[in-house]
Amino acid sequence: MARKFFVGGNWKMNGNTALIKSLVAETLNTAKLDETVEVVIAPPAVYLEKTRATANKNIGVAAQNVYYKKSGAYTGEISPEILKDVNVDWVILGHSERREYFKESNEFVGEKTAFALENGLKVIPCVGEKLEHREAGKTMDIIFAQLKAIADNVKDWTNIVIAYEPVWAIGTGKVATPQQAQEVHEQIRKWLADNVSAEVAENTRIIYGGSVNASNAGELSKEKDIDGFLVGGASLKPDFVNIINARL
Ligand code: G2H
Repeated sequence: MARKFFVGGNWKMNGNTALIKSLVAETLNTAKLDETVEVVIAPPAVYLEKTRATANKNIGVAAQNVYYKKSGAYTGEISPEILKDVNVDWVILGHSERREYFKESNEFVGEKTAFALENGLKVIPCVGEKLEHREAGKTMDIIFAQLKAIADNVKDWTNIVIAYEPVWAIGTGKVATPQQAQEVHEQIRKWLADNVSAEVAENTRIIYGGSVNASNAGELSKEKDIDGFLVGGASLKPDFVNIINARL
């Protein structure tokens, strides 16, 4: 089965109703988008419903986080059930900003990933090393530990898209070279083959995130284990269309 190229737009804590109009209604909905690409956009939680109602049906909508309980006294949290009630069917989990600023551990991300999948969401779990890890030669140790916490909890990988985001490349303008990204993606795929199954390794999309823009997306997309992108800053601009269409 060929892996469908995937481009996600992670708005992080940015955007407003005006951006939903200009970027979603007037740009993404009207542009000619590469039909071989699965496109998913992730606005802040309060804009999910409006984004879902505005975006064309071929554009998916993702939350940037979800909790691992069905409902109850968890002030400030959102459940998979609530997301599905507003027709949101994707969620990004374990982004490095959540790991760093909100102290999310590997185990917590693994448990949330499993719960979200079991409750009908598709999940983009994020993994990636910090600069100090890379410089100490520990890149893959960090990533394998993050993957193991997911694999320890998840039974069915069908609805997972793994995002590799080197922390040193996030929002810094320092994009990983295609070779640096490919090297890590290849090792992630090998880890999946060795620790989950050959089928999961072959079918799971592994996308790259970290300062992706319309100028570097084309080269990155040529690498054989790069199945798409998770885009932050550049997903807030009309140029996002050019990233989606980078392989045309
Ligand atoms: C990495 C990425 C999106 P940016 O966090 O998840 O952001 O493209 O701004 O580096």
